[in-house]
Amino acid sequence: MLRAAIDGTEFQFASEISILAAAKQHGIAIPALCFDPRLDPIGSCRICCVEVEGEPHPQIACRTPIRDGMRVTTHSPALEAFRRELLEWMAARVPPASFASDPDKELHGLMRAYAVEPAGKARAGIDASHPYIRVDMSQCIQCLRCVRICDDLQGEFVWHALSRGDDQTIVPDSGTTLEASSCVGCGACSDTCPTGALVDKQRRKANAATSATRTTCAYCGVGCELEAVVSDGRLVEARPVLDAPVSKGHLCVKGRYAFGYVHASDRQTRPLLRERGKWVPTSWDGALDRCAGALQRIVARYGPDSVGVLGSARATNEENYLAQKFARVVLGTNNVDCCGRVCHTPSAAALKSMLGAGAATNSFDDIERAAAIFVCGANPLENHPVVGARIRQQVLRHGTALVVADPRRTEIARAATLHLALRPGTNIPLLNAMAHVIIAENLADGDFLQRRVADFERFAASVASWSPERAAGICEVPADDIRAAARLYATRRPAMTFHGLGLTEHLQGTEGVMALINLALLTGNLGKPGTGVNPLRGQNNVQGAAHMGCDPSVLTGSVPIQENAARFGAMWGATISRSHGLHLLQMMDAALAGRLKALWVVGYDVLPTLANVQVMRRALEKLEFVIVQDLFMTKTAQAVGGVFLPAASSFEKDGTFMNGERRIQRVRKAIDPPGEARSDWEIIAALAARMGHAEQFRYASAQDIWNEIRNVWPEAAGISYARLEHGGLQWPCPDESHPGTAILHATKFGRRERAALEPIQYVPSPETTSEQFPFVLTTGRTLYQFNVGSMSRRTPNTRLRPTDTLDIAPPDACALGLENGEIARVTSAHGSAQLTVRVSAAMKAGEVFASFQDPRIWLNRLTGPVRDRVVQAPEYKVTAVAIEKAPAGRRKQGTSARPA
Ligand SMILES: Nc1nc2c(c(=O)[nH]1)N[C@H]1C(S)=C(S)[C@@H](COP(=O)(O)OP(=O)(O)OC[C@H]3O[C@@H](n4cnc5c(=O)[nH]c(N)nc54)[C@H](O)[C@@H]3O)O[C@H]1N2
Ligand SMILES: Nc1nc2c(c(=O)[nH]1)N[C@H]1C(S)=C(S)[C@@H](COP(=O)(O)OP(=O)(O)OC[C@H]3O[C@@H](n4cnc5c(=O)[nH]c(N)nc54)[C@H](O)[C@@H]3O)O[C@H]1N2
Ligand SMILES: [Mo]
Repeated sequence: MLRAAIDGTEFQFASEISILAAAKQHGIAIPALCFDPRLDPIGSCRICCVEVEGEPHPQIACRTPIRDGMRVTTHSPALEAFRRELLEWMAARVPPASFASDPDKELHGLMRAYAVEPAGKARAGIDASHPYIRVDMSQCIQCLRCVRICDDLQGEFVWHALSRGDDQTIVPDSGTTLEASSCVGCGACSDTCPTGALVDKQRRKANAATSATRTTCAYCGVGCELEAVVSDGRLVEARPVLDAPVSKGHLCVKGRYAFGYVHASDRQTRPLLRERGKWVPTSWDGALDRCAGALQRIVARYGPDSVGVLGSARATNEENYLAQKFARVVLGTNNVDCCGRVCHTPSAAALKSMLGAGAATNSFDDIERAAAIFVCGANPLENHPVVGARIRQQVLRHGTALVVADPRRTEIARAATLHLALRPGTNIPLLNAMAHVIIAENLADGDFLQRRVADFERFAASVASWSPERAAGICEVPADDIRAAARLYATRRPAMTFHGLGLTEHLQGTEGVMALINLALLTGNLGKPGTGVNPLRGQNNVQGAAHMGCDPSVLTGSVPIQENAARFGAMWGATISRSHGLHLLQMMDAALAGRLKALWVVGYDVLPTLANVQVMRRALEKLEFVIVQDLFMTKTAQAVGGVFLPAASSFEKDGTFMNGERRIQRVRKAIDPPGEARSDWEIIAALAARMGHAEQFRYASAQDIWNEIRNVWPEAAGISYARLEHGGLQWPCPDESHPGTAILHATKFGRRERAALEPIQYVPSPETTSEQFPFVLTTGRTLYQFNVGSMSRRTPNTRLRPTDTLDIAPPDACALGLENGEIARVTSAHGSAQLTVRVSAAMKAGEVFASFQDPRIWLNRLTGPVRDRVVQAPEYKVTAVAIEKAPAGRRKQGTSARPA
């Protein structure tokens, strides 16, 4: 404990923090311009100088530690005069127009506080090329915050400080415009910039802010926290939250900038009914009556199992809880699922069966504790950018070993110690061969095997024949690279894995995850900091949607139906069906066979996103009645919707999301829903009431529903809304004094002492290349668009990524006579699509990649009927295709692509 006086008052400090931080702790604000708590202090702006008794010159507060007995003066007349002088010098660079239009900038705020007038001239040379960030370096004060934050937080190294004589200028790595640079639009630079040099264009256009509400991002499963800034009832800015446990003051281009969909002109704001093929607006009473009548008629005629409900990975836990409760209590069926089926149900199934819990074993904070990281089939710098940046920073700055298994040379693969560019669909041989090496070279953790693992002998026998040479012949990865990868993962401890859809969306998706878990078990990389098996979950709340029970085989908390039906029945005041429910793909099969008659789709555009579209469309068309509940008129609604229910977005309601590391975080209402749109929970409760279940669905608020969830799900009993005010909590969290669980399986695997290693036999995909279809197409996503773009395509992100591309290796493009920007026709055994060619060095010959994010292209016309052998997720990642130049005259216009 040290004691020091600031401005005459004595305070105590636990550690040697800076004078600036010490003063801040006690509410004393010292002006600072080059300082950002996310960055190491450089002390170049001098404006934070303070007087320290006994020191002949002022001391730089952001860099000088507070010491025992120190006496600090923060605002003497001399200091204030010095600060005014500095500000006057800076004000010569501030044009009055910028001073007026960007009042939130720190320099402008200080100028107002010190009554310093802007004296700059507006200059030419403003770079407005980027859709979100306006660059005017004539206003720069050389604090280097932009350069440092791009390097330190994002690891993109876009901004460079060039010295020309006395003058320093900051330029993007393109040497020209920001748009042409390697900028990924994370916005950290404009967020940190204290001047008008870098400004957020969307914020600039708005009036003064009227409120800022802390909430959780609505895009991916990372769970970044942001402040939704509102002006005149509209969202105008998303600011990163500095003390957010996951994002730590960072955001990506979607979280930070792509919120404009909320105010899109085609947001649906009224309930609609389909009348003789046409959508007509109706009242909520009219819409709910139509839904209740149709569902009651269908249940009466064909039985409860003729109806299915799909929850939404975009909606809150509370809403998904109600969706499955509706299916089970009101309809009487277990036919309830969500889009988790098509991405990480394989992960959940593998983790649950082998380790006892169907979720990430560790936390994102383990990234900084791991000595090695193995990223298998995931592209985190584009799809989970804040986590991707954290991984890359550890590799670049702290020497963490990184192995990436991905057919493409993605951004993260470029940062890797070792990139295994395997052939799509060959994860099992690769992972089995890594296990083979670990055993053959005695790299396993003997102690862990002895205490916590079962079936070693059987497993060792199963991988004995998987020499790296044998796998190399299938994966097309050099045997020595497989050895090196196994050694890195096994010997650099602790080691953690992250995986994505490149592992799960296959014929052997679940088994692929099991093969990865085998590696963690062999090396003892479970139950400890810096270890574990961690699926990078898709949407904001896909982990939560399934965990709430939007999964036919489990009830809330992911517990099996047979054993728990009685308990839930008693709590819900209903009899819970014990018959097997249908999952999403089975629902489609049942619809095609005429057994499923009605479907309620909440926040999920199934038609363009399911594989094997031709067949799926026929299935959907056979349904008698479809309810779509969404923000927008989705393709599913357009094709087969009978009633459209307009939903509130996450900015317009309260609730919670569960991120990919099991963390429950609050979602808070920042604005009102547009028109008559309502939150999903209100809609579901209203329909339940209309169908005679008012008592079981009587809730006053989202919190009310959450408290019921805590009651039925013991592992969340300790997570109250009141506690969530102080940050998220990770389940299990059984009581209100429990801190939550960052790392699973520390001592046991569920109720089991040991986890068994699982031998996995390799089964090649039936989608094989042939003379007719010589290329392997793998599909996935890109940074700027999110899934089929329902949200991101309604924002300026579409300028950054206008349409899907067909990424192809230079020699293949050359052989086919295809050039960058040309249109190619891609044909599979299942259909064809036209795509803009992007010649890319990230691709290997014989393999092509396309995103599925432009609904006009509808890429899933190409993907086929193969499904995961265990949970039936579609095999989106392997399709044999033929490629040719699109016939002249039939080429699609209006699409363009940035070169790779
Ligand atoms: N920007 C952005 N972010 C997103 C989304 C988005 O659409 N856009 N969507 C969200 C959703 S719903 C999800 S589920 C996640 C998905 O996030 P990811 O799991 O990262 O998704 P993908 O891009 O589909 O696939 C990941 C990688 O798998 C590789 N791959 C293909 N085949 C194989 C293979 O056989 N083996 C291996 N090892 N790798 C292979 C691909 O080249 C690709 O780079 O992202 C979420 N985040
Ligand atoms: N070829 C190919 N196809 C794929 C994949 C692939 O890798 N390759 N990946 C698959 C995967 S992993 C996924 S997750 C799917 C994605 O499938 P999509 O349906 O594209 O998923 P989302 O982007 O989550 O969009 C769901 C819908 O939720 C709506 N929404 C947003 N917030 C709310 C809300 O609060 N309430 C309600 N009611 N609605 C809301 C949005 O408007 C949107 O229409 O695509 C799958 N399809
Ligand atoms: Mo997903």
